[in-house]
Amino acid sequence: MKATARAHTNIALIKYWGKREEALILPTNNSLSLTLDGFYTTTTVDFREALSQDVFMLNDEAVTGEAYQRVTKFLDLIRGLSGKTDLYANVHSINEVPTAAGFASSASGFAALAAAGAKAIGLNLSDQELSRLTRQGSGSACRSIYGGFAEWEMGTRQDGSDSYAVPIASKEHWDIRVAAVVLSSTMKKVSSRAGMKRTVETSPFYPGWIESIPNDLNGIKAGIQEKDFEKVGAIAEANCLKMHATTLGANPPFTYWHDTTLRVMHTVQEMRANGIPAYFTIDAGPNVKVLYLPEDEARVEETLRNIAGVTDVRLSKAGSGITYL
Ligand code: 2P0
Repeated sequence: MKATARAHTNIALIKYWGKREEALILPTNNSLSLTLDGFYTTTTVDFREALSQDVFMLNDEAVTGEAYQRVTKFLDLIRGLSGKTDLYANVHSINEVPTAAGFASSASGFAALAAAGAKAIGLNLSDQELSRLTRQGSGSACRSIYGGFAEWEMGTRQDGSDSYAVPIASKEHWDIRVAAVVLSSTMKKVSSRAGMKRTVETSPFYPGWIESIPNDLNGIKAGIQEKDFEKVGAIAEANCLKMHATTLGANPPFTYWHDTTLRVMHTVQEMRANGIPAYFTIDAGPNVKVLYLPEDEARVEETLRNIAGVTDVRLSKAGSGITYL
């Protein structure tokens, strides 16, 4: 009862930022992302009758505490679905998601865990069922079931049965690139879970954020189909700025931005003024991701590397969905 799966992380172009239900992880809006090939997690799940509890090894080290609890709680869901509630697992994950690059490893982590766990215990899930299961580990992870562009449909039901991601366009549809800009200093972090909760509960800007989503989604989906890079980039950048604006209105107010974050944002806008189409997006942290086209790769990379406070630039193409090894 053993299986190995690989999942890649994803970058949201239309952000998930808030839950309407916390236990099931049901969001307040649809979100849309691009799965990236450069950053991934490979996980082996081995259910064994001889075990009396789950074991979770991450990069060859035993994990305990909160991270371990999140994994066993998620395995409980898999056990529940299969009816095999008395089986424990050895979970062995290797993360190729450098924390320094500012990607949450929870997206690739939970997607790989869900896929390997479900297969190992003998569940035969469709992509939709797998995405719905994965969502309950970490919201953004439900989009990593698919390669290329995926949309997480928020759903309306209270049991979460209609909240899962669907594929929008494959990675072969369009070769757009993402540079992850690594900054030398990081600020004290409000976790994305705590940050979105505080924002939903206290920010007067939150209703405006929610109202603006349908238009952004329609526009970006049209832009992806038409391969209109300026349209997709401009909507993604504006959507990111709106998400971050909600945090400034929260009580107490906070921001994920650092001085170098702003310097990178300005440099990207300057590149555009100089004729290089490049756009930024930022998640719940200070690092910046830059969208660009393959023909501009050398110039974009050089420009980003020369910004004071930038220590590394990691380039990525669109990635694939779940693969079983
Ligand atoms: C996203 N983020 O759409 C957004 C943009 C951060 C900013 O999804 O509580 O780790 O596990 O559902 O998925 C980060 O939140 O949160 C996130 P949980 P998750 O990618």
